[in-house]
Amino acid sequence: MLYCTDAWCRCLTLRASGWPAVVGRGKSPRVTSSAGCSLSSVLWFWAFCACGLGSGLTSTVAKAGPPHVVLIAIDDLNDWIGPLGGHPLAHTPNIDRLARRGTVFANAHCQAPLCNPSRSSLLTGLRPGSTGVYGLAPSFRTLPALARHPTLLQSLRQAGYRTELGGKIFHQAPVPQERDAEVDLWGPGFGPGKQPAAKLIPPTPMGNHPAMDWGPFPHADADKGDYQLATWACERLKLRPADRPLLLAAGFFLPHVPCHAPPAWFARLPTDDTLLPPAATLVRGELPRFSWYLHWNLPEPRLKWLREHDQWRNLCRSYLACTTFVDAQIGRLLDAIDEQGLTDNTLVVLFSDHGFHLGEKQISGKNTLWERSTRVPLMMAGPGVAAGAVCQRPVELLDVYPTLCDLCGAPAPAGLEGVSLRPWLVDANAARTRPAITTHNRGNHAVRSERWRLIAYADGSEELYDHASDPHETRNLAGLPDYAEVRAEHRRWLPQINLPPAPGSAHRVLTYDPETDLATWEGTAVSRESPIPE
Ligand SMILES: [Ca+2]
Repeated sequence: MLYCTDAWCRCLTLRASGWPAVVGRGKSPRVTSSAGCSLSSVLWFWAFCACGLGSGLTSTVAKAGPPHVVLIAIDDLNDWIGPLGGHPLAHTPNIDRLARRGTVFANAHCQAPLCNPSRSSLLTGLRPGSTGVYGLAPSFRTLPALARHPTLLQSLRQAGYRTELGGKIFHQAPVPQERDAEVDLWGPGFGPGKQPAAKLIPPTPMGNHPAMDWGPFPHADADKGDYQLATWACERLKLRPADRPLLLAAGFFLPHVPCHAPPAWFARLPTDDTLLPPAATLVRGELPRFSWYLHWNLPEPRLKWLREHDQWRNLCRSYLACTTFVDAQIGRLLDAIDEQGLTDNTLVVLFSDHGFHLGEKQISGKNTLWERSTRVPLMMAGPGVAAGAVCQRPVELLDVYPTLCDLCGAPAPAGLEGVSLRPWLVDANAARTRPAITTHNRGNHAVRSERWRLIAYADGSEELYDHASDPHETRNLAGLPDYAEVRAEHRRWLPQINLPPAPGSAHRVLTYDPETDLATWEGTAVSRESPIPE
């Protein structure tokens, strides 16, 4: 039985804010509401043809019919996968095979280094600064401006797709009475599945959050939420409609903490220091104090705690093991696509919502504007997509929405802030001037071009890194006059819309008042003299 989406999230967010854990992890029934899409085939045909005009790719699609879409989301997976080379011990044979038959975006970045704002951005096609969604709350559907905003899933549904969703695609699923408006079928919720009777690691600082746990313990693969999600997704492929294309969205939970897996998944991994990220990544260097404000007081332990409690290797090993486990579940889904004869007419899109630190920059977790938090797996395979290609151009998860509209012949609503990736799916080396922009809380942005990363914080402090010579971001060049022009070039891409936090914003929300030079983290004032929490 899977954990209830809402209860699990609430448990995470309440504990993250330092509240008592008043909400347990309730068991949820499978959400089985279903509403058939009633669009006529005539409407579908009209919408599809209207969008395919002038597009060579969609002309090809038109002959073969619109592709099915399998949208695979992974939670908190950084670049420790084979195609991105983030860790030599990463073992992801199934993601590797998907990469071989598609295009890998090796310089892809999330719009926010946190679940809710990242997923809200991907689903709405809007940047965090344009929605005011920066924290783990609110759900964007509670905001009047976004209550009826068409999501990616709704746009494809409107164009004739049957849409089915399982696991974690939304950070918070809409309330039950509004779910039928989102997709045709809701599958299982998300969660880790079976848990050990007690935490496997010592109590962690900053609240001893129940999700801060990792390691092997005896249980079956089938006990895990991600296994059950893959089973459901494979079944849905078999039951696909005969008269329309299917959009199947499956959102996997691991390697999000708690990183538990059955012992067999750890067997291939060593237990020594080869598990650890490169030493160069640990450097924090001469950084603006404001960089600490973005992850001021969180349940994710700092590197200091991991070292003192001999948990650093265990965390890295567990993260790698859980990544291999989730890769195997994705493999089951890819096998099902092949077995159903759908490979040639199915667009597979795989992404993670943001990266994850495992000691880099002295912390674990996300909530930063560095490469470790912003770089994400993003790859696509299927009709019209070049095979075995690697694109080094900076791209954004924001681009997924217009890309799918483009490839699937669905009208894209006005105002989407990303662009279709079709040019780079055809030719990975096509030119692109747009950088990738990540935002974390109001007025803090990273601008990632092919070579550089500029970080501009709300208090005016900046960081600049040259990825050509400094891939681990150890030397902040922002203060050097030689780089004034580079900084200016990147600053011109900073988003001009920076809405204040939306009503109901909570959990990991930071604000800053330039008049007083005071920041506020989770309702607590933070000054230049406040000691950094550990
Ligand atoms: Ca996440």
